[in-house]
Amino acid sequence: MSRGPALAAVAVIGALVLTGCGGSDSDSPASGAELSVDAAYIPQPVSDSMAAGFLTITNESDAADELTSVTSDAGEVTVHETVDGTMKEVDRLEVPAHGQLVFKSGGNHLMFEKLKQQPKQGQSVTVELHFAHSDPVTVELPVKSATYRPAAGHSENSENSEHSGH
Ligand SMILES: [Cu+2]
Repeated sequence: MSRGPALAAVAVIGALVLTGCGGSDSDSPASGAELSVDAAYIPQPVSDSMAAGFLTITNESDAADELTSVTSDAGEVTVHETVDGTMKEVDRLEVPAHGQLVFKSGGNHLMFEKLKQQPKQGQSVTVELHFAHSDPVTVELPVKSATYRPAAGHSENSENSEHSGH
């Protein structure tokens, strides 16, 4: 006879707990930027000690962040940008709020040096990305063929138009 009311009470308690969690999540600005990484890869390098790595960092939060350094057990990693066809090392790169920091062939790239061994297709290299505000992010970059290019993504058109000035 009392079955119905008891179940209803359980359902109400459950709903209260869920509401409580959701509220505290969205109210806490200390949870930091929401960064995700995709399209990560390393084209198999010719050199046995140097390689370039590419990836895309997406920032879904309201706050900009900065990539401040990259580390790896595989060797030394620096961050390079390409200006007028010449690459140069940079201290940090901005990850804009609601935007992306894109590393791609001919542009920003991770520069691997003093690699302990040559990355071979089918292997992967793990790096840790360090940010000014967010917690470090560990990324595995699969080693692809030397001529690999990522499939055209949703942002391909805008990237092409940016480069039409060349
Ligand atoms: Cu470089």
